[in-house]
Amino acid sequence: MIDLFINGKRVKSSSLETRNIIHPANGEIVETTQEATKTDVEQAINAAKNAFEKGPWPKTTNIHRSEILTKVAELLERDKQIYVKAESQDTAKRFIESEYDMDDVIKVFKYYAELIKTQSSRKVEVGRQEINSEIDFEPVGVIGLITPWNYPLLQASWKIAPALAAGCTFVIKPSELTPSTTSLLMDTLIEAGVPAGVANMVLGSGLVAGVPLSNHPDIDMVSFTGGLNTGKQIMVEASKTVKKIALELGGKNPNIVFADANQEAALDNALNAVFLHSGQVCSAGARLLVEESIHDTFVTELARRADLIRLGFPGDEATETGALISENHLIKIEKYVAQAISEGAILKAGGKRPTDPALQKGFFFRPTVLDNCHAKMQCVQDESFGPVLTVETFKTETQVIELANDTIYGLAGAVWTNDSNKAKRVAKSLRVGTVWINDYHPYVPQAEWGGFKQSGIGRELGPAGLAEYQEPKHVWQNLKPGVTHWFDGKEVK
Ligand code: TXE
Repeated sequence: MIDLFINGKRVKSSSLETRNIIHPANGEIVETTQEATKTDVEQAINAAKNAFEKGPWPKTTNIHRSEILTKVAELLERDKQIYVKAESQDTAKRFIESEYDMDDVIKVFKYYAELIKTQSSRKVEVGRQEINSEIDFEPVGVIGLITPWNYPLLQASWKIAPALAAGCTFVIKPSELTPSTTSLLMDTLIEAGVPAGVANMVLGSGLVAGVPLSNHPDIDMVSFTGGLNTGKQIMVEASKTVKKIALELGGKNPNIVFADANQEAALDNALNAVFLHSGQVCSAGARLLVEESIHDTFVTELARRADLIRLGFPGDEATETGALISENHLIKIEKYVAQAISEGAILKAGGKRPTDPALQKGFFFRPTVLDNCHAKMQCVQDESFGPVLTVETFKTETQVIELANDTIYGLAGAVWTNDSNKAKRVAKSLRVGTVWINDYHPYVPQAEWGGFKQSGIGRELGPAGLAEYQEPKHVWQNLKPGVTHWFDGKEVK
């Protein structure tokens, strides 16, 4: 049973309601969690507020917080396999993928430990000797963190590490489908020396446990990763008390392949771009834009290889990718594919659940390639968040830039070509937060991550990812105070 975590203690829900966590690969119950009520969430917010206003954390030195974050990274390293098992159990992700995720989580804590260690206030040169003018970087306050189910701990770490580095306190609500590793992290934070009340966790649905984190007056900022529609609702709620917001809302990311690209690399990466973690990746290369002259050979081979992708269980060595997160999500993907075909897309691979008897209890869907798509089709515009690739063709550089940008999203994209100048021109023209040239998916904690347009607001990772959780404060000190003579204090007769 996973309990809530409030003020450094495990607590039950005030309603004693619980929720079952389902293993997506076999449909079995793997865990049960307490389901927070609004009152529980308010208690958690209150604990975070007290810890911020009366506790030591926001006033500790950068060096101290850096040491604690380093300790968190060390403990995560020590307990890595416990986390890996829990993450794979909740998400159906292969163990090896959960291990990569854990390595990245550890890097994120180390990165912010280093960044905060060296951060100091900024001297402002005002051209007057008697003035000391400085910008201090203070914590924003009490943060509400709402995270999704596809990379549960990774997405939590992108928020928690910089929030703690900045001196903030927080309440996190992980996805109700995948709470296990976020819960484990609460114990790790306490063991590392984070004071009680700084880190709090509530569990449950978005509507009951999530909404208070976006509209409670004592929350100073809400940071959310999830779906576009939820993000819009959170903005509305947060606007009532003018909270800071940080939103990462997914994408419909173009993967552009020119005829002069290294075909083998482009092909291999096109598969990885879209089918990694069964497409449940915000930066998935779900839109393939391929130059017309190579379309037939490229797509035929892509579809052949997609048909060979081995679905399976997290611990099975042969598995190449796993199940979708839930039955609801599986049904959504089925409808998405049916709709695409009704719009004129041609099914080249997949398009159905697997027939393997061993997989029937899980939420599996075959990697799917839909050819003959064009930018106005719903399947090209909507994020499926599943193992579905739409293929469009183009003839010119100008045309492909227009097509690639013809979406409400702007998270990521890639361009494949051996012409470096062309690659840079296209990269510059794409209205997205990350562009890969002759590569797909790599990211590092040092580089900002986030979206243009409706993919979100703000950035995670990098120095900007820390800045989200800091308020710059200008302190102006006059060493030789004098009178201004602005108002002369004389009576006019
Ligand atoms: O996400 P939700 P869902 C996209 C993807 C997917 C779609 C829906 O396209 O198909 O979103 O997925 C909490 N107030 N992404 O429904 O609902 C919820 O409990 C406050 C992209 O699973 O956005 C969970 O903790 N919180 C994405 C979190 O929001 C609310 C990753 C995300 O759930 C809430 C996941 C509310 N009103 C899905 N409603 C990415 N950007 O990587 C829900 N929540």
